[in-house]
Amino acid sequence: MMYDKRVSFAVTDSQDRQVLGMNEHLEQTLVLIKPDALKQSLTGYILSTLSEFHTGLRFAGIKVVHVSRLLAEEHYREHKGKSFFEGLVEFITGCYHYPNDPQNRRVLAFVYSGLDAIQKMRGIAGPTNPHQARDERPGTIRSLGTVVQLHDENGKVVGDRFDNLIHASDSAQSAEREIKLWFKPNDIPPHIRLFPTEQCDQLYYYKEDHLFTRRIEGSICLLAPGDIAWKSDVETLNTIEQGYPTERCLASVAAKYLINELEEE
Ligand code: RTP
Ligand code: MG
Repeated sequence: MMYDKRVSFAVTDSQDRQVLGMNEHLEQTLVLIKPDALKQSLTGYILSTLSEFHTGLRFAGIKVVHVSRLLAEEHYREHKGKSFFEGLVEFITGCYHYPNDPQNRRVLAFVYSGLDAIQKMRGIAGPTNPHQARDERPGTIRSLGTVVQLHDENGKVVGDRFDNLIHASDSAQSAEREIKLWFKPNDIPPHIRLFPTEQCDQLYYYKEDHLFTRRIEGSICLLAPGDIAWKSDVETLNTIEQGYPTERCLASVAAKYLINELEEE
């Protein structure tokens, strides 16, 4: 690794993380600046708070994303079926904050890299519920968020939506899944990539949750021979193409290749 001198002493532990000292790990984490933060012009404040000066963490990848329903559902798949799920999708796709302005519906997605990046970002973000953040961890980013009551069609309160400004991966496993969901390898400079990549040797097209190895009308090309992809994505696509069941679904691979491709509202 070229970007941190201390990494030259790194060894690999049983979970394949780079171990630097007794308790220090070189990690990457996914951070999202959510639509409520953009609407309130808090982007600059949040980025300053997360800056290398304050956190010791560095950018590895950055993008502006119009979040599709597909990406939102994949990102929050662990919450599918919960009472707040639909509200959460409406929130993260920007539909709630920009009901009449689809052109403003976006989030800013970042990969941050550095020692203990995951827990550092979780700490600065603060508790999920902004009211709790205000009470227990004033000064965290989410202490500036809002709680909005959700109602059913009869006006009865059915739960809360936490407009909490920022997402940060909650574990090494989530960080890997989420970074690979939002970012292609080529969105991250080669010497800063943490997860294995592979050169693809097949053509892969996607349309309506189906995979094709040749172009069909209305399909989008995911990968072509020679493209660099996450190794786990190539394995998933090969398995799907051969007709075997896979642990990961097609949408979890395709979502990042569809980012900013479709003019979905
Ligand atoms: P995030 O994934 O957005 O960083 O948030 P988190 O880890 O702190 O919390 P998580 O449990 O993963 O929840 C994801 C998002 O779902 C919404 N939520 N609402 N009303 C509720 O009880 C509830 N619980 C979670 C929040 O917007 C949270 O950020
Ligand atoms: Mg979470």
